[in-house]
Amino acid sequence: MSPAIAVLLLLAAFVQSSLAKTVTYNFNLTWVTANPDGLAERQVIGINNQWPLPVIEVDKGDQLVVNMHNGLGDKNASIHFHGMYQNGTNEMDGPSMVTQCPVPPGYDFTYNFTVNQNGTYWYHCHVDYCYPDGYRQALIIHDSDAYFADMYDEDITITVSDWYHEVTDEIGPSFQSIYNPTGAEPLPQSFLFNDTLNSSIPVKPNTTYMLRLINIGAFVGQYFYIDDHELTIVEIDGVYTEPQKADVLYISVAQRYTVLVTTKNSTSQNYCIVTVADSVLLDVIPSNLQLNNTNWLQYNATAAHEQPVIPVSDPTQFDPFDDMTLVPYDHQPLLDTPDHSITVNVNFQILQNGLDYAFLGNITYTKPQVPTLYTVYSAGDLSTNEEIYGEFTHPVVLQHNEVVEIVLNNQDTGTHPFHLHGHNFQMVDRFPSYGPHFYDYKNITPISYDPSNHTAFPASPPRRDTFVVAPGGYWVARFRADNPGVWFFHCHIDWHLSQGLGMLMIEAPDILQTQRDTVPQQHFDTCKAAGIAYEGNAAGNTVNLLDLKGEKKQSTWLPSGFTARGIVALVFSCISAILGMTMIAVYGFLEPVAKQHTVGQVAELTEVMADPKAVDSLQGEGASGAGPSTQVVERYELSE
Ligand SMILES: *[C@@H]1O[C@H](CO)[C@@H](O)[C@H](O)[C@H]1NC(C)=O
Ligand SMILES: *[C@@H]1O[C@H](CO)[C@@H](O)[C@H](O)[C@H]1NC(C)=O
Ligand SMILES: *[C@@H]1O[C@H](CO)[C@@H](O)[C@H](O)[C@H]1NC(C)=O
Ligand SMILES: *[C@@H]1O[C@H](CO)[C@@H](O)[C@H](O)[C@H]1NC(C)=O
Ligand SMILES: *[C@@H]1O[C@H](CO)[C@@H](O)[C@H](O)[C@H]1NC(C)=O
Ligand SMILES: *[C@@H]1O[C@H](CO)[C@@H](O)[C@H](O)[C@H]1NC(C)=O
Ligand SMILES: *[C@@H]1O[C@H](CO)[C@@H](O)[C@H](O)[C@H]1NC(C)=O
Ligand SMILES: *[C@@H]1O[C@H](CO)[C@@H](O)[C@H](O)[C@H]1NC(C)=O
Ligand SMILES: *[C@@H]1O[C@H](CO)[C@@H](O)[C@H](O)[C@H]1NC(C)=O
Ligand SMILES: *[C@@H]1O[C@H](CO)[C@@H](O)[C@H](O)[C@H]1NC(C)=O
Ligand SMILES: *[C@@H]1O[C@H](CO)[C@@H](O)[C@H](O)[C@H]1NC(C)=O
Ligand SMILES: *[C@@H]1O[C@H](CO)[C@@H](O)[C@H](O)[C@H]1NC(C)=O
Ligand SMILES: [Cu+2]
Repeated sequence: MSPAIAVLLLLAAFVQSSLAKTVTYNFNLTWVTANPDGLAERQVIGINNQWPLPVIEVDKGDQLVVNMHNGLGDKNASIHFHGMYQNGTNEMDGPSMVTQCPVPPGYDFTYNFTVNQNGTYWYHCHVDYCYPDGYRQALIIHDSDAYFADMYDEDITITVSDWYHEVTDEIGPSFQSIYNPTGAEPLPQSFLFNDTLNSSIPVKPNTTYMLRLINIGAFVGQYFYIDDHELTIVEIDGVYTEPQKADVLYISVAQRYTVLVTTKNSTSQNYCIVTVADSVLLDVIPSNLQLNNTNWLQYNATAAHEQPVIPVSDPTQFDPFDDMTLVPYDHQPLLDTPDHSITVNVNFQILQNGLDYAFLGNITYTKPQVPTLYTVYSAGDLSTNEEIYGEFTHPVVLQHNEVVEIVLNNQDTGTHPFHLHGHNFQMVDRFPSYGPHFYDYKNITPISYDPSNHTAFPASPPRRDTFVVAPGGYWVARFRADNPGVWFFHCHIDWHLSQGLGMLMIEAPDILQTQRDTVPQQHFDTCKAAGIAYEGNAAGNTVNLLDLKGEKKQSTWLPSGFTARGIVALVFSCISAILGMTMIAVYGFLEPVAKQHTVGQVAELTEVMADPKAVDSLQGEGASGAGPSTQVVERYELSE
């Protein structure tokens, strides 16, 4: 062989290896049984009759094709690839009624997009009440160019999650029910570590591991640390960061942290990997719910696997690493002077139908009759007119490439991990910052962001796709609208999303329309199969897009004059007098612990109870007028 040919062959081999490839997964969804916590066997959504689900692994630049067959028989499905920008392929994003129709039982749907990102992601079902049934798993993008590629020896993926023993089709209806007026979230029965418990991860001494940590839960954030081992953060939510040392992480649902951990030289001992569930999110803590769990970095299989001494008894006293202090490795500068600022307040309210809803401003996200992306396609010149998307999808139309600022003021006492599809955002401000006082909501009235009084923004703000807002606090995030699409902005607590805690960013819809031709016919056929219109405005009107007659609306507001909280207490006490305390026991309502949904919303319960008009007006709601029970009064502890 001549040297020239050898060089050519070598060159060809090189080109071959650096060429993007297509990675194809065939997912046949079927119900299987699993018992990951050893406490109860239950039905879970399996893929190809297996659960835990397969981890999707690709290299940066690959084309990812997932052929999904919904073999569930009794449940709609879809897949959202969390954190994927879907740049140019908005139709592959997955949320039902936003960018596609739900895929009915017996039908196929192919997701097909180019992966031009790095890092740690996950995938999950994005129809109502679906992913807590086990339909969620890691999605890993390998990047041999990562700046830390030479700094570790082995790559380990670990998920954490909350776990329920009932299927969501059982849990959902009792959660959103007049018997649960405070919207108390369903309590998980356990917390899983990589879809199991009490596991040992075998490690070699004197070796650096890259741990990809992902919270694939539906509700509860978790603290994470490894006894006597330092964590070095190198990536959050797909964004490489300057290396930062940390002891304890707080990982909300949907967040990811990639950390490097160097093992010890000695193999005499094993070390606890400790996860502690954020109990602040739970309305009540059943005595049999194990909040903290131990798994082991196992240096030596025959040595003891000890239980940890958790340094604090109250998990809210942990001082986790503050993600606001991270610096992206690419040092992308602060997006200065937003062109478009959106301010929304998070709160929860009971509407006239007696159900508890979540609001951004005064709107609870209510699905349209037509997936919003398809409204964009059918809107012609009206695509930039917010009206056609319906008031109750809470649409905001963004101009191509403008700098957008979202100010999120949390008037609720819970934390909310907000996620934006199609982007990550620069986290420019948060109050209060992480630390034990993050939860000091009992002592404060909600504080709204004041643009003329805030801490200095970082020169190069950390970026991530899921950002937690403190109880009663706020955060400010910015992004550039450089990705035409209909992008869901929502709380990633699945229960809150089902209560309507979301809104739509409709980015450059005029440009988005030009992508209509590349949408596979199968997407529209899915709508036909599901019996959903795929043309027209939010109300399905194809003739006059400004006519929203038939639009799905949120239930009407409760009459003014007395507070929702007082009414709830009263309605609830009346109902409970009739029905007995069955449902109460289910949700732990007998506990004298108030879920003060809205900070500072003073519930003048005694006044309401003393007000005969209030009782009268409730009788129209189907209440019996029976007097409130003492347990209920106890529960609705007054704010002031
Ligand atoms: C999916 O799996 C089920 C159960 O194993 C099987 O009956 C069905 O034929 C499979 N469907 C496809 C399309 O692979
Ligand atoms: C699937 O979604 C369609 C449209 O919303 C609905 O009519 C149908 O009942 C759903 N199917 C199942 C099995 O939930
Ligand atoms: C995926 O998309 C690419 C680019 O549009 C196309 O060439 C390819 O045929 C598609 N593959 C499948 C399986 O749909
Ligand atoms: C993705 O990886 C490339 C090469 O490793 C790097 O230059 C880029 O900054 C990374 N992107 C992010 C958002 O970290
Ligand atoms: C976690 O589970 C995934 C999927 O089953 C598996 O690929 C991975 O190796 C597991 N991680 C550890 C540390 O065992
Ligand atoms: C640890 O590894 C480094 C290089 O990987 C080596 O130089 C050193 O001798 C090792 N130390 C022990 C105690 O094994
Ligand atoms: C392991 O030994 C090497 C030297 O061989 C030393 O540099 C390193 O700090 C030791 N690691 C630990 C965790 O003690
Ligand atoms: C860890 O959890 C167990 C079970 O929930 C509990 O008994 C124990 O007190 C917890 N330990 C700490 C330090 O919180
Ligand atoms: C593993 O642990 C056992 C029990 O403590 C001990 O006897 C043994 O020496 C250890 N092995 C190594 C390789 O450290
Ligand atoms: C929300 O508030 C706006 C502005 O005050 C008002 O125009 C709109 O009707 C309200 N929407 C609902 C559903 O109350
Ligand atoms: C500025 O904000 C801080 C923190 O919320 C607050 O303590 C302070 O009173 C504010 N100052 C003014 C002038 O509003
Ligand atoms: C999408 O692609 C365009 C053009 O290639 C690029 O300018 C933009 O930054 C990308 N947006 C995202 C969010 O990746
Ligand atoms: Cu939430």
